Amino acid sequence: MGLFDKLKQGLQRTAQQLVDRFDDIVNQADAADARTRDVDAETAEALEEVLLMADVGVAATAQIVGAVTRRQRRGESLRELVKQEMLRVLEATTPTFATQSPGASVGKPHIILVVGVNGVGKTTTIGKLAKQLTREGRTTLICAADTFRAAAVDQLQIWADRAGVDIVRAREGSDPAAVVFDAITAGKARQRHVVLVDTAGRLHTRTNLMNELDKIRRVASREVPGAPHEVLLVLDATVGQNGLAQAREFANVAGVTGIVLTKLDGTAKGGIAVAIAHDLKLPICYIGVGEGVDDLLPFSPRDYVDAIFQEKW
Ligand SMILES: Nc1nc2c(ncn2[C@@H]2O[C@H](COP(=O)(O)OP(=O)(O)OP(=O)(O)O)[C@@H](O)[C@H]2O)c(=O)[nH]1
Ligand SMILES: [Mg+2]
Repeated sequence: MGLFDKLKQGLQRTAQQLVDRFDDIVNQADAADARTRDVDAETAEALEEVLLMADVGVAATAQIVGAVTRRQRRGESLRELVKQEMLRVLEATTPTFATQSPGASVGKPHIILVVGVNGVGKTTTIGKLAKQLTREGRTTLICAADTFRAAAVDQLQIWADRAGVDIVRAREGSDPAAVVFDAITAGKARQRHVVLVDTAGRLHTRTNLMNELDKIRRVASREVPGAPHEVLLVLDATVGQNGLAQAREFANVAGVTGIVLTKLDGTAKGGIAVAIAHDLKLPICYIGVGEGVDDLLPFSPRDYVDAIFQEKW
């Protein structure tokens, strides 16, 4: 299956809901001969409702509806105008892709930290990412810095086996920063391009656990100049707007460089991507559209908007 087909399939629930309602609005607006008029108050209100339902968020919705309302509809459909405004929001930040970043030089692996609250999909994302990196010829080592539970390391081991990469693990309960140190040392010695660091889920309100992330960062930066090169915050799309509050805290403390938005296949609220780009000003780098090893896609604003508006279906 091609990437766009995978994306369409993953965003199906969002697309269905959005497009159904959208068609209603457009039909009503067309009945009022809207082609030649501005968007009227009733249409604007209906549009606002649809976007909020898709979890686009209050601020981004206001911006989009405002822009659409201001623009004369010179032959352009309402749908086209909304798409353009959504795209504008999503394109304001530029995604970066771990698998496409320049190859790290020998002895200086690229360090990617994966962080987020419990159960959002960090470990799964690491597994998927390891597979992609491997496929693109970038040698990878996984670091199991979730030392809270033995099960966490075993779960990561399964993913590492699936991706065919090795893993540096420590005993349960040891200091995560020490495991990161070990992994970076191994990554240098084995001349790996990338070290992917899996961290334990943590609530952004737990100061001691957030400080632990800071310690991991410090260890990494001491061992490789410029590390961590990426700090990916994983957000669960099904959590919706609450995820934004988490994200702000993580961004402040953990120096987040990009977002991975997971579980889009399980929600009709795929508009959350627009809220993230608008409110957090952080790039969405990857999206998760399933539990399988190939269900991680590089984020493309244009494809995303096309998929949720069921274009090119
Ligand atoms: N449908 C779907 N499920 C996903 C996706 N990503 C992760 N999951 C599922 O979400 C659950 C939690 O995933 P994990 O990777 O263990 O999450 P985690 O953030 O590492 O969890 P903790 O380490 O406990 O904090 C698992 O059942 C995954 O299969 C996705 O994109 N789509
Ligand atoms: Mg995990």
